Amino acid sequence: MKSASREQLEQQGYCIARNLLDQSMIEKISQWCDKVLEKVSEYNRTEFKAQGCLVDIADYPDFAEVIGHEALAALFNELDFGGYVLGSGSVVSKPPNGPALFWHQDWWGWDDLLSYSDRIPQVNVMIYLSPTSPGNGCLRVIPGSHHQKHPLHQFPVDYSSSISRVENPDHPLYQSWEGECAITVQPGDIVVKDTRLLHSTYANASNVDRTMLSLNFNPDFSALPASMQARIKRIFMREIEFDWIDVPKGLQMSQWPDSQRKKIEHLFPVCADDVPPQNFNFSPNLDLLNGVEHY
Ligand SMILES: O=C(O)CCC(=O)C(=O)O
Repeated sequence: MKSASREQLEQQGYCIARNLLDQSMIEKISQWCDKVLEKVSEYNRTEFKAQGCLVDIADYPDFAEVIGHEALAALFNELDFGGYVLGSGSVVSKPPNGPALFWHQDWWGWDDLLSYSDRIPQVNVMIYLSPTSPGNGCLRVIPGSHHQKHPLHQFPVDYSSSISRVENPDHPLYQSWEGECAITVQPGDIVVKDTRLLHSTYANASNVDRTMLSLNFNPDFSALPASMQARIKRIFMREIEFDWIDVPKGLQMSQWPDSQRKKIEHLFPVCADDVPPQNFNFSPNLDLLNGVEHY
């Protein structure tokens, strides 16, 4: 029988596991995030003004402890994720008075019919380090929008610097929309979100940072199409290029020191090296949303 969390993840595109990590773990994650944030460049803060800043954790091996944490494994077991792998992770931190994040979804595999099915190709695990609310920039989602059309889907997907730099804060993608739901959490809670779900955040109107650790996992990796596996592995290896932003090259998680790598190497994506990776396509085909029942 499916757990209630799995049901919610399938139907609404997200679920929240309450009080999963204890305070000492949250304190450790906060210290690791502080190290990340000490070094974040002005370029990053400018280019990712809507997010606050967005930093790849592959340069910070300390995070192995949380990625391989037994509480996450137990949660994934409850969610009935078999054979999941780790794709990437980042620290997202909204400074005081940081603007709203624009509405978007994070899935890039819309060229494949699987993306319109009940299969969950990728989830985003979000670990917030302080209590969140609409007043300090909490997450907001459109429940069900991982499968169902919403007026927000009509906006052309644009991850260019203009939207991330918040050059026009009056743009509809930063505003409240019909059906939105604020996701408020306490430190220790974990949000699991289907990456196809439309989401954004409120502005951080408080006077303190609102920081979150974000981890991407792909359930049933070996059953995904070969080209999707190949793309996930490229992302994991930081072999990605976008024409609108310089993506820094750095450490790969597979190069982490032994003591840390060992905690997570069972989660590394392993697949054929001779398959071309799937094209990045962040725009769902609207005619296919709500359409395909089974893959
Ligand atoms: O900061 C958050 O709460 C959400 C960030 C996010 O969804 C993203 O960067 O895609």
